[in-house]
Amino acid sequence: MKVDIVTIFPEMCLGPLNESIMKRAQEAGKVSIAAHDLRDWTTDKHRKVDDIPYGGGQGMVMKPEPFFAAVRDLKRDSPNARVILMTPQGKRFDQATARGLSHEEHLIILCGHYEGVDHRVVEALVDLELSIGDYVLTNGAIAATVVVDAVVRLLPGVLGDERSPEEESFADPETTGYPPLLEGPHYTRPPEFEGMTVPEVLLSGHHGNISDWRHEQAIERTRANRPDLLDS
Ligand code: JDQ
Repeated sequence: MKVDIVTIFPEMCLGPLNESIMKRAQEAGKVSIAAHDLRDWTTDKHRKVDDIPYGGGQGMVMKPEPFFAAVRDLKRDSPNARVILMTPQGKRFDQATARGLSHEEHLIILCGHYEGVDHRVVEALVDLELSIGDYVLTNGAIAATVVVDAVVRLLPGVLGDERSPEEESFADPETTGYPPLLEGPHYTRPPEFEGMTVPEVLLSGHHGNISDWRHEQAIERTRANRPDLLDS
């Protein structure tokens, strides 16, 4: 897979994506990730990427021309690349969307800054507007980094083969056939720490009881933290 991120803060993406599993995935040739500076596609001497909004109002709007030039260049060798815009107005990014995107050959992720992006970019260039959640970030670069991490870990061979990428919280019911539950608590040694003990059942070696206990704990934690997941 190839991923191109277009932002005025490419360094915001590069740190996280060049560590750990994302670094290994790139070194193994599973993915090639580039973060580009949108200003490289400006033509004026001030490298201007924003302007005042038509109709008035607070804040600035991203100009269309640099995005059009960037997508034209980045699509040159792959006209079918999927173009995504990170925006608080987007469809909520979830595990099912991550899985869908993991089957794409080439993703181009556009990051807004300021209050928004000229809507002609959305109409003419963008296939999918995405939001990573119902809170407001200062810009789209961090959100794009989240999307890339979630998609790249699903590519074949990126994780070790010990565990399938979705044998955990937020498995997609369309794939798993069961409704998603949060995982219950985990423990490791020592068996007692600062007066707090590990639940007896986990030390018992009784795998049937352990499995039943984990399922009860998963339901309890889901009820406490994500009751919305139990409504369906
Ligand atoms: C941009 C902004 C609108 C502040 C500029 C570009 N899930 C998610 N939260 N926030 C974003 C995505 C996001 C994405 C791109 C962004 C935020 N901002 C800042 C935009 C109103 C206020």
